[in-house]
Amino acid sequence: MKQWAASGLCICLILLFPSCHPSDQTDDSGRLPTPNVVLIYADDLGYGDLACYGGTGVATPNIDALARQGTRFTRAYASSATCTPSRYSMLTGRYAFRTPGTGVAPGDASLLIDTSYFTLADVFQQAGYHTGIVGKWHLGLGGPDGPDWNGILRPGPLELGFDYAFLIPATNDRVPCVFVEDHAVVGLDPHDPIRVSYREKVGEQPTGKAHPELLRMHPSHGHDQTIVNGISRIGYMTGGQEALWRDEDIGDTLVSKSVQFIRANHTQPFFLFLSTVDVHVPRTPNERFAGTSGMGPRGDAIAELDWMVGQIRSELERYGILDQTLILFSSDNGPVTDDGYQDQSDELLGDHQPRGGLRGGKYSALEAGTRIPFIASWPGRIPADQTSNALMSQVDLVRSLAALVGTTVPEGQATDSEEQLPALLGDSATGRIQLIQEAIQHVLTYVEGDWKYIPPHDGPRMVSWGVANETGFDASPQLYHLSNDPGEQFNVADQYPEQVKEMAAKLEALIAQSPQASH
Ligand code: NG6
Ligand code: CA
Repeated sequence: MKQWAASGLCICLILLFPSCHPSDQTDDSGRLPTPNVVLIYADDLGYGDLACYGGTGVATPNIDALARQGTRFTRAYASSATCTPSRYSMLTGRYAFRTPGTGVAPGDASLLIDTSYFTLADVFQQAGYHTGIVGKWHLGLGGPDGPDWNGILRPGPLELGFDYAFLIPATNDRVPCVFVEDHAVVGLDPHDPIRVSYREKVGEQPTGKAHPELLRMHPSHGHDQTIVNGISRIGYMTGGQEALWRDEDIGDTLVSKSVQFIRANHTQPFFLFLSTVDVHVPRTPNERFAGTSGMGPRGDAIAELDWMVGQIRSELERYGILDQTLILFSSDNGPVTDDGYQDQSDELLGDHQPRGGLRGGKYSALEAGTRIPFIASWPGRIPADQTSNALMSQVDLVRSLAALVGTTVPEGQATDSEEQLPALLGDSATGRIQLIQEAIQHVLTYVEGDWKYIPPHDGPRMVSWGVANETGFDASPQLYHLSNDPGEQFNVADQYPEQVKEMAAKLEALIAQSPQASH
């Protein structure tokens, strides 16, 4: 147990007020004053991908219903334009850029989050909630030697405040293609141990590079190493044949594990972090969704994602706890069409605009890299059908949700997180004043109110490995006025040199404010 968890003060309070836990009390209507929290976190879903954000290509009735029952944020940000750093920041309340080694993690990374850190899961565990994560992790597993796929996979989420974990360890395009439940690979035959390498080929499994004729989904860049289920991946693996997932079943499996978690915990407060694989490559939604969007696998994966949200909502309804549950829906970074497989995601787009009129996308310093859909729904508490322009960052979930459930964040923890509960619950139209966004190559940009500053950077203008997203890198400083120019078309740095200077200095000062840089 962590030191702060056993503080003397806490024990005294429990002795004095044995039933004072906020989640034990009901108000006049019998409703719990603190709700369950379900955080549904999509992968690579763009600002413009949902119908409720103007998307035209795929019907998203279930997510639209969440927005109608709650607040839809137009200026909410993931802290990074890729997965690992966004998740790191959201779970720890610390910007990932302060901790070296938090870029896109290989599938055999060690656990990236220091187990002494106070996490989003700790927020709920401390408040007496049951906490579970179901889905994509991508934050490493195991100690300094990396994950022991054939043994006990520790430390991981269970050492960071989650009571239950059912994981895609990294991404669906990275080996090993197996689920992990709590501390072990699911369904592993001990006589067929798993070996994984990100340096050299291991075992006899064919690779996409040597055997393209075996592929049912062909790479467009990278993704030509071990073939699993007819799709070549990043990384090499051998063994664990009985434990391999079937890609088309991942969405169903994550729903069924989430439903089991809700069923097991519906009589007590719970926190469920459902982290989907949709709509990341390789896009392999269940056959039920194949062809339904007319936009190819990426569109069909959005349809599956929407179905997943509907299933979770129905389950909460079934137990009569929908109005005792805060559902948050968001994405870890912005959109990308071709992200390494030839899946016709560009060719079949039609009028649909994943970026929703913003510029850039996944990996980018421009707005579409990090500005993401963000919906908060809690029927009866959060006003229905509301749009909020409050500036929000996912890094604030730790302190905002701690305030919601009455947990005190220990001294020195979650140091970049701000308490923005009034904005999150739709009570206030104002959120943060400023925030930092991280693009690839750890390029940091600064947003304050309507202004966005991108420091000069020599990197390439397009993502260098063939992704059709602009990086937003330029050798000159860039300044955009986001309400006049949300599409970042007009760099006004030359007109406002003082503003550029001031924002550059503020960004530097925030970067220097780094109590955890030594980690
Ligand atoms: C990139 C992969 C991309 C995706 C990304 C991580 C190649 C060529 N591209 O390196 O397909 O896996 O990493 O995505 O390998 S994220 O959403 O998990 O950050
Ligand atoms: Ca992602």
